[in-house]
Amino acid sequence: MNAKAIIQNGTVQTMCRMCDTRCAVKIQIDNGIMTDVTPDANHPVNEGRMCVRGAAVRDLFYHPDRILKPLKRTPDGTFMEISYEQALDEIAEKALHIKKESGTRAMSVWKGEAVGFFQQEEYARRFIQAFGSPNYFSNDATCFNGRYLAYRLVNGFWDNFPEFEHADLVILWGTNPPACHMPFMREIADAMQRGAKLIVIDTRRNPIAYQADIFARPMTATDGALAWGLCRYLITTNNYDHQLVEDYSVGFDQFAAYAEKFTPEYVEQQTGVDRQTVVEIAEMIARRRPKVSMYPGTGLEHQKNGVNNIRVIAALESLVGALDIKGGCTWRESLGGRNLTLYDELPLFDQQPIGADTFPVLYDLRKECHTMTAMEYMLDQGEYPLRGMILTAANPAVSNPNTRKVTEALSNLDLFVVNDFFLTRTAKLAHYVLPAATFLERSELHYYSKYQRVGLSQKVFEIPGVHDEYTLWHDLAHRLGFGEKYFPWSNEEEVTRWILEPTGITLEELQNHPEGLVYKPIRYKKYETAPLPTPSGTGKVEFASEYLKKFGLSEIPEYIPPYYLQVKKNYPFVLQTGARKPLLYHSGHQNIPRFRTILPTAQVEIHPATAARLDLKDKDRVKIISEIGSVEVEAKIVHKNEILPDVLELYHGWQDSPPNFVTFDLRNDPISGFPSWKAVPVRVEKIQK
Ligand SMILES: Nc1nc2c(c(=O)[nH]1)N[C@H]1C(S)=C(S)[C@@H](COP(=O)(O)OP(=O)(O)OC[C@H]3O[C@@H](n4cnc5c(=O)[nH]c(N)nc54)[C@H](O)[C@@H]3O)O[C@H]1N2
Ligand SMILES: Nc1nc2c(c(=O)[nH]1)N[C@H]1C(S)=C(S)[C@@H](COP(=O)(O)OP(=O)(O)OC[C@H]3O[C@@H](n4cnc5c(=O)[nH]c(N)nc54)[C@H](O)[C@@H]3O)O[C@H]1N2
Ligand code: SF4
Ligand SMILES: [Mo]
Repeated sequence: MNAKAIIQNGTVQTMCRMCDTRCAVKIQIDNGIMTDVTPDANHPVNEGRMCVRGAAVRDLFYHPDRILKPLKRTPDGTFMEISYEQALDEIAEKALHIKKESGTRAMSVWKGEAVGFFQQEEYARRFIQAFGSPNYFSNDATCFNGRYLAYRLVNGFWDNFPEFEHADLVILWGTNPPACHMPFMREIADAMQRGAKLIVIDTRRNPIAYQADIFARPMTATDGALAWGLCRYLITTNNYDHQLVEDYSVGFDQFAAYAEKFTPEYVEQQTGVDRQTVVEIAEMIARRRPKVSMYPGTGLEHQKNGVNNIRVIAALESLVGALDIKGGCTWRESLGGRNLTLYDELPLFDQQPIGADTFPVLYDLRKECHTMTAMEYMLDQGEYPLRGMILTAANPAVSNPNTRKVTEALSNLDLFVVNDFFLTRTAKLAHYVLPAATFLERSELHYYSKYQRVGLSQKVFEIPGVHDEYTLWHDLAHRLGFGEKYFPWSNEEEVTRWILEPTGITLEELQNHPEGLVYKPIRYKKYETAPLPTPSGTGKVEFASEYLKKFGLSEIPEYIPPYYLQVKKNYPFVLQTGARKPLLYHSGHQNIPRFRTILPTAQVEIHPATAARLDLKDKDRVKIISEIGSVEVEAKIVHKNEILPDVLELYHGWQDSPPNFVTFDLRNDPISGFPSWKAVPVRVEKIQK
């Protein structure tokens, strides 16, 4: 590969962007070749550590399958290499044709997690608004927005940062940090060394549960009942923060009245967690409050009742007085840089953003269109046709629910462009595949909000013919006629300068400080001096939300028992998908040979008693069948303590046999629009050899 390093020999400090942790790393270059990557000891986010995926950056960067030239699909379905100029000219011409035939809203963009948030995300948002279409899609229609919306609805802020390191009690709820949140592990270890306690609430005995003082295992998707039970106990035993409730909240009486039925006995009946454990957890919270730090993960968010479950947890945080205190649940102040999006200048709401009618809260608070509804539009079953899409850094043919429909929908587009490193399952459906730049070929701002710190990553390499995300959007915008107005900056560095301008921090300062700069000191209890920006406009913590009532949604975060209980007769198992694995990043990294040796194929985790009942041995092939599809994988029989007999667990990112073949796309959380990925009713059949 013809990669040109910015220096021939030495180290360059930058930030790993192989996951959202963004560890500070040093790239060693010898004779223009990347020979090593090591963690930086001085950055608060990773303090000298890095993970096995980050250490594999060379495997990814120099991978022999990496796409280095644009590809165009030919009529016989194969791909041929073309020049970047030809690819962009043809894409622009086709986009203009779609605009002429079907209107601007028939075009769309989609960004994936790998270029998530801030600058990279905002380029995609800006591009499509400037084109005249409101149809911006992203992985966030299934990631994090459940939590974002829940926290915004309760206390107005979204970037809820648990301060485990200063807490007296840590509660991990539907999350397994050893697999996916490396800094949490250090913070929790520090806290426990000081004497803090750890509660883990998870349907599986996940690795972090082995360290817990209390481990509670609710039945899948019943966490809301447990959270309500804890609130009820704290209210009835008078163990809550009266001042916060009286002076800084609304809706408490309504909340307390709804909580009444969640006695320990009722919680046990709903969740399977015995009543003594419910009381034990509540008492530990009562003893250790207010320094209680909680983190809800995708185990809660990927549920039909996801936002409401997390709203109860957010309410619990306020109840115990943990809101925005050191060692509690805090939010941070922003840098105050410029935003690239155009929602004020070009709202385009009259163009009917896809999903804004069915999931109005998601669109109103997040300006996020709904990817699952988009599939209907691509299949000509929506309000208007969706004909074109430019997709970067995502693999929805694996990562979105209902793989069969996603494949049909994407195949039905008149123009489908994918920007990726590899010919993924999604890229194979594209008309054009563009060679994407890795984080080592980009320079962008990184906000480490928890530390109120901003840093700039370094461009370490340039590969001729490979363009960074900004250049791609810029070059297309100029071909489409709105480049001069909306993408006037000639490169990413100029954009960064423009973003930073109002902040008082300059690009040069950040270049001179690769470890980043603290932009503001951290303050606590900010709600005492400024109103909380809750969407109902009360300025207070909202135990009940007037705002939701406007959309016909319940003011109180009601608990609704899971759907799978209704179909247990035909689908006796609950399939949970997507518990993270340390080696893999969603559908990525399966093409790294040494990772493949460890994880050669998709495996579903099964309880030994269930395996015996189904006459299964380890590594037997099984077919998992849901109401909408099926997928064939290998059985992995785990220890009886790890999983409940009627629960199965399957990683979500397998490219060869995507678990999303069995997950539902249209049975969603009414607030966030999220699929219930962690609670799919299924049955299992052994595949006879
Ligand atoms: N069943 C089930 N499905 C799930 C989940 C689940 O738990 N269960 N989890 C969901 C969640 S939370 C998320 S966030 C989504 C993630 O879903 P996606 O965002 O679609 O993530 P990936 O499937 O990994 O696809 C990312 C693609 O981007 C490419 N890529 C990596 N880095 C870069 C880069 O720097 N630039 C560009 N242009 N491309 C890059 C990779 O090669 C890969 O093909 O999956 C969701 N899907
Ligand atoms: N290595 C790696 N790291 C990653 C990612 C990756 O793909 N790979 N993805 C990143 C992204 S985009 C995201 S969104 C985060 C996700 O981060 P997390 O949400 O922390 O994901 P997991 O560690 O898989 O934790 C989910 C846990 O929920 C449990 N669970 C499932 N259903 C239920 C339930 O009904 N109730 C309860 N209480 N628990 C349940 C599962 O057993 C599992 O232990 O990880 C990020 N980090
Ligand atoms: S946790 Fe690993 S993959 Fe994520 S940023 Fe750090 S080193 Fe990179
Ligand atoms: Mo995610």
